[in-house]
Amino acid sequence: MSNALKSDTICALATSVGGAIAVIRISGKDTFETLSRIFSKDILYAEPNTIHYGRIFAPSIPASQIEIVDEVLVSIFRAPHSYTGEDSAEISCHASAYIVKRIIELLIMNGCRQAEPGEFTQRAFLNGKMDLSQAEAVADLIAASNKATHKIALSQLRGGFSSELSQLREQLLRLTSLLELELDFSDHEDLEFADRTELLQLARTIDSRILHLAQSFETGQALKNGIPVAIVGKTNVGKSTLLNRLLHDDRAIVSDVHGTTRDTVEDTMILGGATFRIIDTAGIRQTEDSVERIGIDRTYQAIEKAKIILWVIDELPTAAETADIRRRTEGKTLITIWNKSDQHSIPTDSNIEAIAISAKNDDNIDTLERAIYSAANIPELNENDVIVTSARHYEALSRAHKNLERVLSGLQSSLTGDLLAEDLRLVLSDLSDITGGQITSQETLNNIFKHFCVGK
Ligand SMILES: Nc1nc2c(ncn2[C@@H]2O[C@H](COP(=O)(O)OP(=O)(O)OP(=O)(O)O)[C@@H](O)[C@H]2O)c(=O)[nH]1
Ligand SMILES: [Mg+2]
Repeated sequence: MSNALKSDTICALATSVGGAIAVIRISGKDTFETLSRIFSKDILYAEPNTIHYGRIFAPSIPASQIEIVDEVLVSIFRAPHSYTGEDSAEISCHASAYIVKRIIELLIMNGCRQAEPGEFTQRAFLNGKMDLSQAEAVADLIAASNKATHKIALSQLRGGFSSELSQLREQLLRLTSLLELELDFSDHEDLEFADRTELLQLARTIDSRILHLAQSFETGQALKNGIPVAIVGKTNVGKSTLLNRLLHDDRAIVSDVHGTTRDTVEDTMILGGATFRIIDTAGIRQTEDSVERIGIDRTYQAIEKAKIILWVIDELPTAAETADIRRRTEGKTLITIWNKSDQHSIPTDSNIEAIAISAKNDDNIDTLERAIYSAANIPELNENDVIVTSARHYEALSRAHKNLERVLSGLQSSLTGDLLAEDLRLVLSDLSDITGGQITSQETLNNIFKHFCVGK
């Protein structure tokens, strides 16, 4: 989209359908002029951060036929003190689909353009109100469905990630300036090549922080999409009963017929502020039924995708069955559940480690829930913790790590400073991709003068 287009005035409904009040947002240089044409109060010179009660009307000739659309409140924000950094206004109207449609029509007839998705936030970014990672956090915050993702998004919106990145950038610029310094001195043949211990140490510190951030993506993904938990086992052991119990809902069909569940059934539940995706599966058994076999294949696929496996049994498994489930769940957390404990308890002479429950009678489900939560290994999140949740950020961090690895090995193999500086610039640009900032060579230069007075 061209910058010329960006300067026009946009409008859109900001609230979702339903409820009593709807908010229509307007932003751009002609906000007040446009609004003045359809609002009964003169707000052309209204003070910023004020609210005005009046009517939205459709202008008409003759004036006696003026159509009153609604009685509304109009909030005034003036540039640069608005969300977008532009002149903007919000119309709070009654949430009738007709009223909303009519007001937006009138705004468009009087010079506004319907905003594109995310365009208000995009403008906030373009006008320097927030960086890219903060802009992205706005979307995450709106989509947050649990305490953990809400916390991560809020911290990112408040600049937690941005300040972490700017610290990394500072360190990278320092590394670059140390290298530039080395270059300067290497002109003089009588001077030794600079000692690279400090450089190496600094590069390692930066790399480990970048790697740490990149690795947090797995947690971020899990928290954002829900941690997948598969309920598996033989037919009729009570898997679907357990699913329903965990979800507090009659989500799956339960019956004493073996092979009742044919396909995976999935839903989410929230435990300790984190979202879990619980997947009920077709019971595993030998079968001639081709449809049931497809269902069982899906059970194995569900195991592959899950992070936590709830293996439900109602009798002692054979050694072969235990070995099979262990093999299939390697690298995941396997929780063995002894169900139907109301009918029979775990034989005392067995050495099986299982949580005994009765899915049907709601016995010991809280213990199981605690086990699921702790298997998820969710880090205690603090206000300032940075957890990467966006694939774009993850990719940029991975690129930065790769480029920095080259710098590290170059530092050890006495590669010349100018080649290393080239790779360092790549790392800087990878990181600035995240915030959308630009690293200019002037910035590098300024930083050299800031940290070292080489007197040239
Ligand atoms: N006594 C007792 N019966 C249970 C318990 N949990 C489930 N059942 C019964 O066991 C039977 C099978 O339950 P389901 O939940 O359909 O079993 P499933 O593992 O999903 O079975 P498939 O879908 O066929 O693989 C039903 O009759 C349930 O009422 C329990 O804790 N105690
Ligand atoms: Mg079932």
